[in-house]
Amino acid sequence: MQRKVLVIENSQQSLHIVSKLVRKAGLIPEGAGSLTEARARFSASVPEDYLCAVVAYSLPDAPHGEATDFTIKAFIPTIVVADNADTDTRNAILQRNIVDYLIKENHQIYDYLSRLLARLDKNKHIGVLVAGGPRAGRAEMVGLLRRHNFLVYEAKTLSQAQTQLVSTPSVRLMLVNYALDADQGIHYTAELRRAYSKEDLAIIGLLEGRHSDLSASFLKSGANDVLQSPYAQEEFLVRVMQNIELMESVENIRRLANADYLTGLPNRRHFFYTITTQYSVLPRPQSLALIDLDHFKHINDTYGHDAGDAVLKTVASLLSSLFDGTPLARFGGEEFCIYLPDITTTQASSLLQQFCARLADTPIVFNDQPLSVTASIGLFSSTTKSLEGLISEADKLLYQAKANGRNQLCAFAE
Ligand code: GH3
Ligand code: MG
Ligand code: MG
Repeated sequence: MQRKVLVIENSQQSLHIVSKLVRKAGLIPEGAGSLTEARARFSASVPEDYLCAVVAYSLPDAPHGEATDFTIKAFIPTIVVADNADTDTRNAILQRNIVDYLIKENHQIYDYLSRLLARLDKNKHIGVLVAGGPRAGRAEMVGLLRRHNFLVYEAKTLSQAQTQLVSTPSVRLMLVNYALDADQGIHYTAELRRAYSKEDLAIIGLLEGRHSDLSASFLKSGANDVLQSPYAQEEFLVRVMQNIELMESVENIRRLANADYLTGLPNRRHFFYTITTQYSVLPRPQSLALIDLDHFKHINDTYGHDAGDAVLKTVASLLSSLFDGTPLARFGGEEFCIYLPDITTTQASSLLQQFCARLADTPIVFNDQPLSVTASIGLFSSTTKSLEGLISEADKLLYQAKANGRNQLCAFAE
């Protein structure tokens, strides 16, 4: 649930813009023009329905942030929108337990709000573990992180932190206090870094007071960032966000670099990486199939390149569904490769025969036109051959399948 966003705003124009942004983020806006109306709407709902609220600080029936107090009391993460940023207003806003505030004068706010809404939605699945340091300091951070919808965990000692981390795969960020277990924070950070890469787990080191030498040690031991207290709430949250966003960007880049742009299947490079890292121990039963579509050039020439692309995508999804959990790649053009470890040659052969028959029997529909597609397959099995060796042998068998008339499997086991 948590799909609704309560928008309390008396300016029709702002209400319209914010509601549009909420919808764009895949969420449902629920507008109210005043505090009174918001109360009425809310009485028919439960707080759990709301991802957050976007609330004008000043409204005709709530001139001093009373609407903000209302949503916070109702346990709805609250984003405040203010008309101006004079110091008194800013201080009054920041005294409250809000997620963030936006100033209308700033033209970037709607872009920022858009990102913030998406962030709050994503944060529901991201775990943050706060480890060590004084209890009050931990409690403050836990409160701030909860407001941003993170799944928050707390550990007093190093062993508690370790247990929590191992049992909670959602944890992507750790806040490690220098004072953890008699000043072991930096040492623990170095240990964590040996087990988790920066892309898998972000670490922010926490220091009481300014210590540039310790700050450097934290970073050298593998922390992504360091936060020195006393800190401003805004700085804390911005650093948390930046580190999470960086991790997500790297993940995104990695996903794009590993996938073939057209079909989304792993590419050749990623296929090699997977097999050489996960299946390097030989001897083991292993088969490799090279699959090449027959007369594919003819499909392009007759029906156009878009039809060819559609065929490649359909073949890729058929392969993914039939060979789920097995390394699979688009090797280039209309050629695909499958690695089948730990099954017998007969089993591998039978699976590929099924694919061949399914493809030949099911025309691919493009623009209401059924296209007949077949494939030729070279399948080679060996318990000892390297990946390169398997590919080279499968390639020879593929050539044989083509020469024998296409739409068939040529297999050999050594
Ligand atoms: P054979 O049965 O001998 O394999 O014949 P073929 O026509 O399939 O083989 P050939 O190697 O002559 O042609 C492959 C064609 O695949 C040529 C190329 O334009 C086309 N192709 C390669 N990549 C793509 C792509 O991403 N999209 C489309 N639509 N066509 C592609
Ligand atoms: Mg080819
Ligand atoms: Mg071909």
